[in-house]
Amino acid sequence: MSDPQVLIVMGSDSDLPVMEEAARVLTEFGVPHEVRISSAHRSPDRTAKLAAEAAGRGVRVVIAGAGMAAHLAGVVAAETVLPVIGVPMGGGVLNGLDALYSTVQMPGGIPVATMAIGKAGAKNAGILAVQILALGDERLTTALKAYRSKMADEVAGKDLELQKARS
Ligand code: RP5
Repeated sequence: MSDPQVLIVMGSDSDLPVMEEAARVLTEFGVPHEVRISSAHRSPDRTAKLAAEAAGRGVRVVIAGAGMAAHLAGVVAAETVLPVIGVPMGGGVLNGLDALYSTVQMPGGIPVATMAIGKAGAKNAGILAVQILALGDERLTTALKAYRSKMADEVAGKDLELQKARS
């Protein structure tokens, strides 16, 4: 694949099954991306460098997923002016509420666009990254419209099946 336009970073390999959802969307839309593991807490210097160097490598959007005291997205956002999308991991004793609060409650000045907890959030992070890139890419705008249209068709198809089953 060519140079990554989106950097997906997660705090641990245990986040990978969730963050794969974001990568899957980017692959579907043909957006070159890179998937990395780097922790805000366990490898802070490495994380800061990864974020600080991203724009210079051609990255346009960063997706950061982490669980528990999930500072990753905020730390990444502090090191770059690229848009950062945060994905809080579910699970754990607090069922992801800890990660949600840690990711969404950024102090004024350093925004993180925070998604829903878990796989739905990771999927939406991928779609939102595509939407941001689509601002300067007509091919992606067309693909996003087709994606929405397919979803609507699927809902209509499911409703038709339901009506048939109940008649
Ligand atoms: C966070 O701590 C990671 O993002 C992960 O969600 C959580 C637990 O990490 P592991 O103990 O599974 O490596 O930094």
